[in-house]
Order: sequence, then C-alpha cells, then structure tokens
Amino acid sequence: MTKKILSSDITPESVYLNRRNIIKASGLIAGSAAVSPAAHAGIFGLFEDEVVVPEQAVYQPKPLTIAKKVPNNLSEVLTPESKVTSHNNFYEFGTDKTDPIENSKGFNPEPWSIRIDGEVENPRTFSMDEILKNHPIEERIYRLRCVEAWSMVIPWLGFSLADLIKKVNPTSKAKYVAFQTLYDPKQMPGQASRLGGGIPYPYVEGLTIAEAMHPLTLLSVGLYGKTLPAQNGAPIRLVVPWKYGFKSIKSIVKITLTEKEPPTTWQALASNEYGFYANVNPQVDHPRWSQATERRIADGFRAERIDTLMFNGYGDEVASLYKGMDLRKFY
Ligand SMILES: Nc1nc2c(c(=O)[nH]1)N[C@H]1C(S)=C(S)[C@@H](COP(=O)(O)O)O[C@H]1N2
Ligand SMILES: [Mo]
Repeated sequence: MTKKILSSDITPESVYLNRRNIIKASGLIAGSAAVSPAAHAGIFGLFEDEVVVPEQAVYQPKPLTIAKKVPNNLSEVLTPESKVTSHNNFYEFGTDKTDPIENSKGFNPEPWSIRIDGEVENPRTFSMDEILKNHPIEERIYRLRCVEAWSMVIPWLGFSLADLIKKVNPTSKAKYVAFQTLYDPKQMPGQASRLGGGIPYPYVEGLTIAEAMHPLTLLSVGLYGKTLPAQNGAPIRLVVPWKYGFKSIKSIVKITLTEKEPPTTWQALASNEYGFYANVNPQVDHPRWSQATERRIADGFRAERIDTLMFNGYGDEVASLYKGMDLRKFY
C-alpha cells in the first residue's frame, strides 16, 4: 500500500523563523538552473506533483553496539527520542518539520558507501560495513542548535571524523573538507519536486581542515542506541556541535579534501544570512531574527526559552580555532 501526497496537502508553516521565505523571495524556485525540470511542475501550484511514499518504512533502525560512552558534563535533559526523530530539517524529504519522518519511508540506505578523495594520498571508497567494523562506536551527548533558534540534546552514536580522514592521508594542500549528500530524487522526493523547496541539490557542506580534524567533530551513524533513522540522515551524517545545525549534513556519500573553501548550500542560497563558518554565536543575530535565545524542544508542546551559549557551550574546546578572527565578519 502506498500513500500519495499532493502538493495541496503540504500546508505552509506560518512561522517567522523560516528559511523558505528566502527561497521564495530570491526567486530560486523559478530561477535556479540547478533544479531539475520536474521541480518546475509544482511552481505556483499549477500542477499537483505526486510523491509516492510507502505507508511502512522500508528501512528500520537496528541496535548498535556501543564501545564507549564518552562522559559529559551536560546538565540538560535529553530531548525525547520521539521528538528527535519527528521534528527534523531534511529538505530532501520536505520543508515542514514533520515531512522527513513521513516522506522518508521509501528511503533505503542499504547498501551504502562513502567516497573520500581530493587532496589525499590514498583516495578510497569505504563501504558502510567497513566503516562500522573499523571504528568503535562512541555515544556522545551533544546539544544541537538550529539556526532557526530551536535546540535539542541528542545522544549520538559515532566516531571522530578525524579517524576516517587520517586513513586517506591528507596532502599538505588539504585546507578544507567538502561533504555531499546523496542525490537520488527517486528516494529523496524533495530533490525533484516543490516538496524540497526548490533549493539546489545535492546538499553540500564544508569545514576547514582544523574543524574537520577536531575531536568533537562527529561522523554519526546512530542515535538513542540504534542506527540512524532515515529522517535523521541515515546511514551516516556529520554532527558539528558548536555550529548551527545546517552544517551537520546528512546521508553523506562523498567527502573531498580541497585547497579552496568549498561551496555550501545555505551560503549559496543567501550568503548575507548564512556564512561558511556558522558558529553558534548569541552576539551575532541573523538578519531576520535574534540568535540570543533558543527554544529547547521537550516533551509534548513544552519548549522552554533559554539563553544561547557562545559556540553552543563548546567554547573551551573550540574557541582556539578562531583566535584573532572577526566572528562578525566570518559568521
Ligand atoms: N542533506 C541535508 N542535511 C541537513 C539538512 C538538510 O535539509 N539536508 N538540514 C540541516 C539542518 S538545518 C539541521 S537543524 C539538521 C537537523 O538534524 P536533525 O533533523 O537530525 O535534528 O540537519 C542538517 N542537515
Ligand atoms: Mo537547522
């Protein structure tokens, strides 16, 4: 049995802190050459684009063996698993928070592999099985702060990105690390319909090599004791806890080490609103909203408003990466 979603079912969210406003305002839906012809079918609601989604998920998270629980001094309570897996940003499956859990039911991340190339001595393709075999899985509880001023506390499973990068031996020219999400409109319906907001796909992100090699930078393969649900970026995604959530790119298929700063999706869309660095910073407001506080997502409709911390509370660990940098200029 399958369920058909009509674009008329996709109710617009009347939230102010909304990145889709910029998409519409910039004319990207109509204008971008990077959007496939299929995406144009839905523009202005002239056509109902049909997205076929199975009722039952074809892929289910499985228990993962945790080798080590990294101690942390977070005083905050964990965000309930039900919220972590149902309040998501994953535009490949739709721009509303509950779209990803609904529209990712046809997504099958098995088998999977990641290509690592560019400024490295040994470019390689790793299968997901190899990755899981070669890296003991740690549980790390991190805060996740979205640029839209909501946040969660999530028990991620994964390992330091540095451990994978070391395996391919970066050359001396490797100054940045670029990441790419899978491009497969059949499995990710938002990539080829108005569901996905008409932004250019595949989603891409980047870090400096120092950020990528920082021990806090996690390649996550799970959460709450199991492999990642599709909507959270199965089977492998980045988690950079001191940066706005959009840096934490999901469902990665390619990592390329580069000499030059790589393009990133949100910077390409609106560089005045989203920078390359995107470090959480309560002193530098988004042009359309304050970043001084955040809504901490909790049970039910509860969401306490709390102060946002510099570097999302990870300043002791990461502030040295940005010594002498003007964080207003490099936002
Ligand atoms: N490929 C891809 N990665 C993505 C996004 C996306 O739309 N596509 N959204 C980002 C944003 S804005 C946030 S806040 C986090 C949300 O992660 P979560 O849904 O697991 O909480 O994923 C990030 N990674
Ligand atoms: Mo986000």
